[in-house]
Amino acid sequence: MGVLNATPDSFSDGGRHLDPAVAAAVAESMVAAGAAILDLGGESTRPGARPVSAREERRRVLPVLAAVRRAVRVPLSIDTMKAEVAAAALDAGADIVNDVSAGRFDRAMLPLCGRAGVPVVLMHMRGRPATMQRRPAYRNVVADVAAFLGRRAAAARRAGVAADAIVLDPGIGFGKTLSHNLALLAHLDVLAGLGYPVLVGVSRKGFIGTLCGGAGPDGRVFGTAAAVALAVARGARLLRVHDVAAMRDAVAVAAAVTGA
Ligand code: HH2
Repeated sequence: MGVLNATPDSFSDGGRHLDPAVAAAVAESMVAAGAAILDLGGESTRPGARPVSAREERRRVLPVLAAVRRAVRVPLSIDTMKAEVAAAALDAGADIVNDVSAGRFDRAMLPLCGRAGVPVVLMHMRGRPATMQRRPAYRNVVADVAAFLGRRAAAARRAGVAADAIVLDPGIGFGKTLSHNLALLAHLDVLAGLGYPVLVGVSRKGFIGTLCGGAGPDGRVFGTAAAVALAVARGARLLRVHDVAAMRDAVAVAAAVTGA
């Protein structure tokens, strides 16, 4: 899953794909490099990010989505916590909803996904982006995240989402310390054991910079590849990444070794 953010402030690619024509060209190159899905978002969820209105999010993401829809045939996912934005994106040709609040922030979100019959990614986050990195604490991070995701999957089922339309995500970096992120990656098999496909988003995230001598987002590609390969080995089925060509190779090798 290639990441295309139509935001001025995303931590890694902020401001790069606001122009629909540029976004369409990047989308084409991501698909040529092996992306099977593209994820488009109009609101940054980096730690401390300020929320934006539904109107502003739609203004940012819909022109980009329309241009990307014309440019590529792969399924498009809309990264949003707002049902209004998700509904407009589905009308404009999106195929999947990626909600980092797992349907908690907008009660209309899961019923919308159920009615539309589209797959939904349910991600774990502690609190909200603005405050999630303030002293994150868990009793047992793997057990707590697994219990949360199990509850959210049940809520999605009650709202009419089909079992085979649910994807779970541990939410790497969303209200987690370095050791929380590492524990979740090391024990991803516990989450995969819930019976739904698992998506992992480690791409260029802060914990990789911490482990790689303080590297900035552009210097985290090899560290991302290591995390992606290990996530595949522990059962991840979808990898949300910025560097599609590099991660296609990491996934190919990791999947071959895992399957051998
Ligand atoms: N991470 C980010 C955004 N959306 N969605 C899922 N399902 N899983 C993730 O790990 C995830 C996500 C954050 O990364 P990015 O989009 O690059 O940055 P920003 O939130 O600053 O736009």
